[in-house]
Amino acid sequence: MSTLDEILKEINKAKNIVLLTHENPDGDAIGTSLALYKQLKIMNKDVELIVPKYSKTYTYLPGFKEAALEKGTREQYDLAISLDAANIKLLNGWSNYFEEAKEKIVIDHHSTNSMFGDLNYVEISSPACAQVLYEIFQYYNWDINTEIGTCLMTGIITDTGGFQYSGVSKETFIIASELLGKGVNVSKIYKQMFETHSRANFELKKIALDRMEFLEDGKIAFTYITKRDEKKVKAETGDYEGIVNEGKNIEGVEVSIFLHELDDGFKASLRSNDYVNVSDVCLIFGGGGHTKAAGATMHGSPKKLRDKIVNEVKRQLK
Ligand SMILES: [Mn+2]
Repeated sequence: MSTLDEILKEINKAKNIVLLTHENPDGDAIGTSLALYKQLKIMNKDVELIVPKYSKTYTYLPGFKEAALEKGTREQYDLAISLDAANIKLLNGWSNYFEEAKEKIVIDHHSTNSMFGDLNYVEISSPACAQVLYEIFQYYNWDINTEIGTCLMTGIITDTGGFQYSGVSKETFIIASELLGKGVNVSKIYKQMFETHSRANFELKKIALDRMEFLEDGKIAFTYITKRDEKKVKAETGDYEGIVNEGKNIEGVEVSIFLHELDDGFKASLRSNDYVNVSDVCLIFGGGGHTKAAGATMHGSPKKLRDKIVNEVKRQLK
């Protein structure tokens, strides 16, 4: 029996199911968990989706606001499925729903996945968890309607930066074309995700750009924002999104480092252009991710953290 067959067996067996995804959920996290939520509803499952905090950017996804719960209604579920999360720590304050479930399943595409489920389906060659989930839908012969297609397309567009990152394969375009055939409105997804920015996001970007430093002969860009900055511009969850790419897109920069203050410590986001493996760098600090996009939670002042991260990045610079 293949892992996918075993997963289907568990889904069929379960009466109630909880779906979970990582903190600071991006379009792939939200798109995949919502797509599976919709499918399980179609199958008449008692299913709950727990996403306590998310960016307004994703509220265009059909039925997302209504589906996303801050808390589960049970303590124990028959089945918990985690999507797009590389490890249990990323399920932050809601990992209890996973840990206490009778059966645990992990569906993901991160090479650093710690295989924390009873059943783990992790396809590290996929540029998005949405591509993994699409293949699962195909395998199970589950129909993809326009709404589910919109969720999957959002995941693919998010994690590939709109089909521009190196993990994109022929398969990605074939799936995108299939989804177009289901009536998915790609231009609307692009507009929502890449063109529409909140005023607070713009103001935060201004602060971060003003603070940006270039180190190691301009090969590293570094900047940060604090809770005070966020308060000043009345930022909401997710308003810091995209800032890390500002440094990455500057000529000569190999690695962009962006720190964003949390209630406790800073979340470091790293992006690289060509050859630095930022996942390796973040692993040293207890985080992880992909070769060219990774993150870690760290403690200390922005300047101290900058020096620590730069020290590790330096080892890989040519
Ligand atoms: Mn992803």
